[in-house]
Amino acid sequence: MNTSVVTNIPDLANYWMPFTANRQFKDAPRLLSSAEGMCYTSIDGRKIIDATAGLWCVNAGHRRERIAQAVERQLMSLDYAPSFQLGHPIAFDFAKRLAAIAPPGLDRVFFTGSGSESVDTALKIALAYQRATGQGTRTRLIGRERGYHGVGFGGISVGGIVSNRRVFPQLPGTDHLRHTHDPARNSFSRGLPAHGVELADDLERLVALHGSETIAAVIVEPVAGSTGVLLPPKGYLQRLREICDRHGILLIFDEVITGFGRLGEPFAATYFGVMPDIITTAKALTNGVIPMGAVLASRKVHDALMLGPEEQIEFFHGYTYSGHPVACAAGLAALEIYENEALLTRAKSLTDHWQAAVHSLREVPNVVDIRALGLLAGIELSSRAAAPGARAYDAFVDCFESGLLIRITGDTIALSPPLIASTWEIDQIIEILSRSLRRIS
Ligand code: PXG
Ligand code: PLP
Repeated sequence: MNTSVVTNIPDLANYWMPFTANRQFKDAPRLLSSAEGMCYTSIDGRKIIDATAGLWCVNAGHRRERIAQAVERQLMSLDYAPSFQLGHPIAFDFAKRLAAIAPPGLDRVFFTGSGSESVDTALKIALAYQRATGQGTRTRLIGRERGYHGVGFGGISVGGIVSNRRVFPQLPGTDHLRHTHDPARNSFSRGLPAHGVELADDLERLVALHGSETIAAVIVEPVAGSTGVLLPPKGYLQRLREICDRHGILLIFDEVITGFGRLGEPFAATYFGVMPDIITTAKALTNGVIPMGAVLASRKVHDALMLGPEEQIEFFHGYTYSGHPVACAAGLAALEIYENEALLTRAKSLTDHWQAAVHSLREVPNVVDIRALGLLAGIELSSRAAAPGARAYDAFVDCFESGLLIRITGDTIALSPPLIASTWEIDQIIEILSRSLRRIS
């Protein structure tokens, strides 16, 4: 490190960092100072290829001028306005534009401030829907093992990650489907795994156990992101939809990661051809640059809540920042970029190259599984004896020092580059990662 690096490091004491080993980090911080397109620049002036689109969110790449200008214009005209019993045109415009790319019928949009808020909102909408349609006994919420649905109390209750749950009390009356990760049968699958459609029948088991009349909704990520890019077995989501229909259970797709082009369609629902009743989004909704989330509800769900006296608030829920005008401006500009550059379907044309590049890592030592879809991949490493996560953490640090940002979860490396990536940049990502994995061994 040279002296300019040292003088650039701020006092790290006060900022309690999220989802970070704070003391370890502050002993050897990794600090970013700027970004452009596919790359970050670190505080010591190194270029770092962003193979994670920030945190699965910067789908159009970094520092897009169109978004910056839209945000500036909005800040200089209407910086903030409440959304309770009051409105501003841009929120309605943005909802309309979102509806235009949403799966057919899922065109009623509730704005939130994040993915976690979107999840809690969607769960509440599901409960309110059941009650409004005379099915108030349906209060149970079903998630799935290894699911990540943010960090609100609702989200952790339906989520299936033990570290997010063990310290905190859960919502009563939740249960979980089994996860779909089955390396014994499906490792190194190209595209969707062939085995495991029957895991959807786990919902029948929960119906038999609890009674369908107690179950309001099932929430799943179409592709589980945070716990290592777990792909749904062929036919699994279709079967889940059928079972939900059979038992009057709402189906919620948590598309906080899969939304906005990650799989080569605007939403995973479109990609898989399976229509949920509610979709949660966030992250790439604004290209990650202003915090915002949105819940897309079907007409059926929305309209069921619009039946009481007209002067009555139909849904007692909302956030100070719901429909924030500056976030809406960022979101509208992001959508314009996605459309102008056809980014919401671009992953489709890259996927063959992506699959070949990612699957070339099969030859690298310690790689035990590779899962890739759209412009998304999980590369699973074998764990070192008595040190789960250590090998992937070493890879993360080594890659960072070699000019590549990857995401790790347990011993799985997750890649989700911005959707503007060129084939050359994809090759660079795989090249640096491959060298790094051989180095750390
Ligand atoms: N649902 C899903 C499917 C997510 O991936 C959330 C909800 C929560 O969104 P917010 O905006 O409240 O964070 C997410 C977020 C990781 C990682 O390391 C993933 C997320 C967030 C932070 C880290 O994979 N996903
Ligand atoms: N706590 C207090 C004391 C508040 O007044 C509010 C909002 O008015 C909140 C929490 C919720 O904040 P938000 O609407 O940003 O989620």
